[in-house]
Amino acid sequence: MSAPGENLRINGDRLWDSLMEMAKIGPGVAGGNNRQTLTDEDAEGRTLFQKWCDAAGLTMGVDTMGNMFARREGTDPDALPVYVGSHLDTQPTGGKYDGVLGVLAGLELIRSLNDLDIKTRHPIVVTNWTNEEGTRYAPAMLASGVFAGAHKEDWAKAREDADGKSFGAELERIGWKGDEPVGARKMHAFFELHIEQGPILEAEGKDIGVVTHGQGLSWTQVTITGKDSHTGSTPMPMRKNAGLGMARVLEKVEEIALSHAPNAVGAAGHIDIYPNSRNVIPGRAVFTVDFRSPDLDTINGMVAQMKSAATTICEDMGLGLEFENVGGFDPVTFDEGCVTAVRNAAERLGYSHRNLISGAGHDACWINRVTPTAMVMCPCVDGLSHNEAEDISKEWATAGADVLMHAVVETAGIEG
Ligand code: HGY
Ligand code: MN
Ligand code: MN
Repeated sequence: MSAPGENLRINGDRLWDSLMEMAKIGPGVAGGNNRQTLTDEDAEGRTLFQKWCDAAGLTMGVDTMGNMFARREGTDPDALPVYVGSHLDTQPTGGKYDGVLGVLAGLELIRSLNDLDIKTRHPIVVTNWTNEEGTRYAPAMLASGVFAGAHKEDWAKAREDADGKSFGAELERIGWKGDEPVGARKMHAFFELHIEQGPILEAEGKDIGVVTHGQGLSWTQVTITGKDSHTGSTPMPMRKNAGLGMARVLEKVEEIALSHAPNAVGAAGHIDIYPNSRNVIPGRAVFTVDFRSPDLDTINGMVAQMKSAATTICEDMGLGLEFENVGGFDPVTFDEGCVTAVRNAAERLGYSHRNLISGAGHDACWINRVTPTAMVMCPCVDGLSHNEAEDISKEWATAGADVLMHAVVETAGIEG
C-alpha cells in the first residue's frame, strides 16, 4: 500500500471551527453539551452534519438504526470502502469532543482530500453511529452493536428511556430512520479517532495514542426492594431500607474493583431511588453496576463477587434483590495491520506516540468484529471526560486528525 505524501495535512482551523459550530447544538449548562440520542438536538446535529457532507460532495445513506454513512467515491467503485467515524450524541453533561471529534475529523480528511484533489482507490465513508453513549437507551454503542450483529434490531428498538419512550418510536419521531438494512454494508477497514478520556497521554506528553486494545465492560442493573415507610415514626429495627442496602452494595463494588487493581474499575453511575421523598424510607433502589477490565475473567469474577455480596447483604436486611444484565462487551484486540497503519502515520508525521488500551468503550469495539479496525487517540485536559469541562487543544485535535487521515488514506490507497 502506498504511503500518502509527507505534506498531507488536514486544515486544523477548519476542523476546530466545525467542532465549535456543532457544539452550539444542544448546549449544556456549563460550557459542554447535552445532545442526547434521538432528541430534537440530536436531529439538529445530524442535519448540520448532513449539510456539511452535501457541501463536501458526499452521498449520504442512512440505515434502519439511524446510522449515517457519507460516501466519497474511489477510483475503483467495486473496492470495499474504508470507513471512518464515531458518534455525535453526547452525555447529558457531556463535553464538546467525545465522539464528535471522530466524526468531524473524518469529514475534515475528506475536505482536505477534496482541496488537494487527491483520489483514493477505495471509497471512503464517514460515519455517525446512533446512540453510542447508552445513557438514554442502554446499552452503550447500541446501533454499532446491531450493525455488528451483537444485538437484534427489534430488541434494540424496543429499549425504553426513563419516560417509557422506545428507541424505535423516537428514531421515527425525529425523522432519522433510514431504509438501508442495518449491517448490510461491507467494509474494507474502519478507523476511529477519539479523545483518550483518561490522563495517560497528557501526563506523558504524548500527542497520539496508538490503541492496541480496548477494555471490556459489564453493566448489571440491580433492583433492591424494601418497604416505603415513615422516616420519623418507623422504629429502626422495623425498617426495610432499600437505600441503605444499595449503599452497602456500592461499598462492596468499590472494594471488589480495588481488589483487582490496577487493571479493573467499578462504580454505579445510574442510581434511581423510590419514592425519593425526604420523609419516606426508600422502598426501592435501582442502579447499574459498571465493571471494566482488559481481562474477561476479571470482569466475570467481579460481577460474580458483587452478586454474592449483594445476596448476603439483602438476605441479612430482609430486602428483595433482582439482577438484569443491561449491557456489556468482551475486551477487544484491534487489527494488527490497522494498528500498524496508525503507528506508521504518527511516525511519518513526527508525532510522539505510545500504545494504549482504551478505558472507555467505543463503536470501534463492535465494528472490530466485522472488519479490520483500529483507533487513534489524542490527549484531553486532565484526562477528564463525561463532564462539561472536557477540553482539548486545537493542536491535539489537528495531530489526531492528521494521523487519522494518513492511516485512512494509506489503507484506501492514493491514486495518481
Ligand atoms: O461507556 C463508555 O465507555 C462509552 O463512553 N459509551
Ligand atoms: Mn465516545
Ligand atoms: Mn462517551
